[in-house]
Amino acid sequence: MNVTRGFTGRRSTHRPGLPPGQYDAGDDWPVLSAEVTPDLTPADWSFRVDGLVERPRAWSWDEARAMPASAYRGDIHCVTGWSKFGVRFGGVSLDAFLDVVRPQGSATHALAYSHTGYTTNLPLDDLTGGKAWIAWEYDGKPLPAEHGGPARLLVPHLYFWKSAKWIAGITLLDHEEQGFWEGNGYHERGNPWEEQRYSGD
Ligand SMILES: Nc1nc2c(c(=O)[nH]1)N[C@H]1C(S)=C(S)[C@@H](COP(=O)(O)O)O[C@H]1N2
Ligand SMILES: [Mo]
Repeated sequence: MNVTRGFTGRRSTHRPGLPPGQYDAGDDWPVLSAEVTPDLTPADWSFRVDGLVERPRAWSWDEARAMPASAYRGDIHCVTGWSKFGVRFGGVSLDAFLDVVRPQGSATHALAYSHTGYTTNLPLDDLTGGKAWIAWEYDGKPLPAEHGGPARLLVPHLYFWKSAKWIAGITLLDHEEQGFWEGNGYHERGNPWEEQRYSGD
C-alpha cells in the first residue's frame, strides 16, 4: 500500500495528522501574543520550578543550557485553527528539570507563568514522560523573540496556547488553577484531537 507517498497537498484540510477543524498553515508561522514582546535577554532569563516539589530551584540561562539537550520534531496546533507540520525545536526535556526538583506525590496540576505575566494551566501528566520541553531553538537557530525567545514552554500534543512564551517558571499544585486563556473560557486541557477548544468541549 502506498497511500501517503507523493502527498503534497500542503493546504489540504484532509491531511493525515491534521486534528479536526484545523488547517495546514504551510510555511507560515503566525505570531499570537496577548502582550508586547518583552525585551528579554538570555542574561535576564531564568526558569524556576516551585510549589509542591521537594527542592524548588531556579536555573539561569547558562545552567539550563548545560542540561542534556532534547529535540522535538513534529506538529503544533493553535486553537485559532492553524497547524504546522514537521517543525523542529531544540531545548531540554521538562522531565530533566522535574527530576531535580522532585514533585511531591500530591502534585496533580501545574501553572506555567511567563516573564510577562502570561499564565496557563496544565495537568502535571501532560508535562511529564517526554511530552514537554523548555525550547530555545527553532529550526536549528535561536528561537525568535516574537515566538518566545530566549525560551518558551513547548507542549506540542496540546493546543499551542499551553506553550507559554518567555517561560519563567512552573508551579506544581494539588488542584487546578486557571491561567490566562482558561480564565477566559478556554479548555482546561486543550487536546486538539478531541477538539477541546472551550470550557465544556
Ligand atoms: N507569553 C505568552 N505565551 C503564549 C501566548 C501569549 O499570548 N503570551 N499565546 C499562546 C498562543 S494562543 C499560541 S497559539 C502560541 C503562539 O505562539 P507563536 O506566536 O510562537 O505562534 O503561544 C502561546 N503562548
Ligand atoms: Mo493560540
